[in-house]
Amino acid sequence: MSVVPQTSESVALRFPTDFVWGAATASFQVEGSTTVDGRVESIWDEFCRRPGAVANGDTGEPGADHYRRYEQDVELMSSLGLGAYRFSVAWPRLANLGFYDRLVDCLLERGISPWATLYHWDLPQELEEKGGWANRDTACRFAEYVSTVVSRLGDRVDGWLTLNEPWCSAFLGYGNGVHAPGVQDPKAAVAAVHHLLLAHGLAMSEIRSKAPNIPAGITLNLFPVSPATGSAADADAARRIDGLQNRIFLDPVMRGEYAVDVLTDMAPFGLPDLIRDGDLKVISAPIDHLGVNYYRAYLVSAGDPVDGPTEWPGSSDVRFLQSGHPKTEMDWEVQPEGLTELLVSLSREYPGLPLYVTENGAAYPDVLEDGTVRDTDRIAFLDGHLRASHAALEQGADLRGYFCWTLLDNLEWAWGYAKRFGLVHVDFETQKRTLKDSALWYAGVVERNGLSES
Ligand code: IFM
Repeated sequence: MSVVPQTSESVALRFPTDFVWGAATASFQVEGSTTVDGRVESIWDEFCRRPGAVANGDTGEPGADHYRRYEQDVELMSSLGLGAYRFSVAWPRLANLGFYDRLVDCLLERGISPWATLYHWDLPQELEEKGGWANRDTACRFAEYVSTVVSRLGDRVDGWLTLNEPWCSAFLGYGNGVHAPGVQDPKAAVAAVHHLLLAHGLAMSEIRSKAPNIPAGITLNLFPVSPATGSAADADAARRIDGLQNRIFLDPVMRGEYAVDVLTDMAPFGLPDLIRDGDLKVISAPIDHLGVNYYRAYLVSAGDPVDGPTEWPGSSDVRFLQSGHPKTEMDWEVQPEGLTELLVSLSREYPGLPLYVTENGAAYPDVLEDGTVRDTDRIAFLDGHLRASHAALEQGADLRGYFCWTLLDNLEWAWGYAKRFGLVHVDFETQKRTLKDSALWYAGVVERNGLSES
């Protein structure tokens, strides 16, 4: 049954008729049930046990108990009128993929299109003990895992994404160690970049052979980067951050090469030595769509180098500045115009490549009162970013869909359960779900396939 409130608002900004409206989650953040049905340990199980690594000592239990409550959650998605659900498959569940079978079937029964991400950060701990993503062999193990998953679900999944935000896996996981596996070694971070890209390319080949007709691609977290002033030093800071955030992934995937400046910047960390004959051909296998995760833009300047581990190899002298926009609870500035800029520039750079916003959303200090969460700030955030998406369409971006991050409140990685991004409030004690006002608002957008006058 639809939950869309009746409204007489007219639709001012309409999206294309086949526009995909969805919501996204990730296995470790929502599933819980971390020790059942043959699931093995992941790097996040191990990381959560380290004192001080995750706020409040939070762990993957209970998550949002999605593993056991998926039917209820699919029912919620259906009541919101969602057309697609982007979930991730947990590599540690490789021995028993029954949950994903059931989830996909349940989605299809409700007319919701299943979109699967093959890696959203839960590497089996056993592989980390052999070097994790710093070890080239992990890319080959990933291809084997993908082969099994796609053989099992390939007949029913409507869209594949190989990796989610490899930037985070590499630079937060192995650079500043804020994410699992908590390594602080810039060389390992750069090795992880190359091996994740290789894993993506090898996975594309497995998807092509097992599910040749299903569109597949990769999801990157991309950020427009601007220099604070016109000085040469600030321009160079912006070039380096753009290189490490965006181009180090986009160029190999889309053009089969690393940019010369990125290779030069990363030479002290061993990037050129990692690249073997044929790697870039594998990495640049054609993709059918690019997933774009957008949260904010960066304003940078040059400054004095700081000591200590940084996620940005060779860039400890770059300063990240505030540009004066309001902020979400993550302390991230709200900059919807950056999404327009990003989507338009991607479509100009890579014409003919369908784009999907595979994540966009915000954490705010929600209050559940009288059975409702009046999250007007989240509604304003989503409204702004959907207007920005529409503006991008009008300027020629080939945008095909939008997945809100996220369906359910969940484990926000090192921030634990304290940061809530969900459209649906989850009481982690009782697992009771409550639709926030933003969920009802989003359902209205989906039903009208557009936005009203601002
Ligand atoms: O929760 C994460 C998600 O797992 C990856 N993209 C960013 C989200 C918000 O931080």
